[in-house]
Amino acid sequence: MRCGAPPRSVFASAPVLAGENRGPAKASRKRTVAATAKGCARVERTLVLVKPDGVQRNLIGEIVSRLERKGLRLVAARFLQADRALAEAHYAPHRERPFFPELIAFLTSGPMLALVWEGPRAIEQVRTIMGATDPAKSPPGSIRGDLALTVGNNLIHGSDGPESAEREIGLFFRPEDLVTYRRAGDAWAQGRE
Ligand code: ABT
Ligand code: MG
Repeated sequence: MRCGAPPRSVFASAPVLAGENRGPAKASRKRTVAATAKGCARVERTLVLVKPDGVQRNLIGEIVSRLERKGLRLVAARFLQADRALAEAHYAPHRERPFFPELIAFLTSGPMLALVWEGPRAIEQVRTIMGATDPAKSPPGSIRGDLALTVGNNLIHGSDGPESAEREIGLFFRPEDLVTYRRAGDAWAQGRE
């Protein structure tokens, strides 16, 4: 497998180490180190939502453009208005928090764009581009730092780890919705062939 190649599993939210098969632990660890030393990074998939405020503020293009320009590869897209069940499942880890009802009302208040992006360390890359949960603490240059003002209306969601990415992608997409392909520029943006 090459640097920047998509994960092996079609529905692979579980991170796959570029440059190796998931074989016996010992051998694979050896190859992982070698791959890392040569500059290969984990190829991951992550769920991004352009939330209802992003749609209403005409920021879909701006947000997609920033992720695309970074070099991440789009593997799935769906424009939808979430119902209560989907919103509650998505934010299930926050179920006990006092702001949960408000969060669900917000996420179901209008349509949003659900996307899956793929690339080396995609989960962390997207979180960096998003900025912090609180836009006031997000640096200039980040989506929330440049374009949002409040925690409640912070424009974009990105999975916060490999387990949440797998869970969240499964809520919005079927395995066959994820497209495996490579672009002409991937070797330049995502690693060597
Ligand atoms: P999401 O991508 O929406 O999950 O945001 P992020 O991961 O940056 O932030 P977390 B901590 O997951 O918050 C989820 C949503 O809950 C809102 N929230 C969070 C509050 O309203 N008050 C709070 O005190 C906290 C911690 C912000 C997030 N989304 N929105 N909209
Ligand atoms: Mg979150």
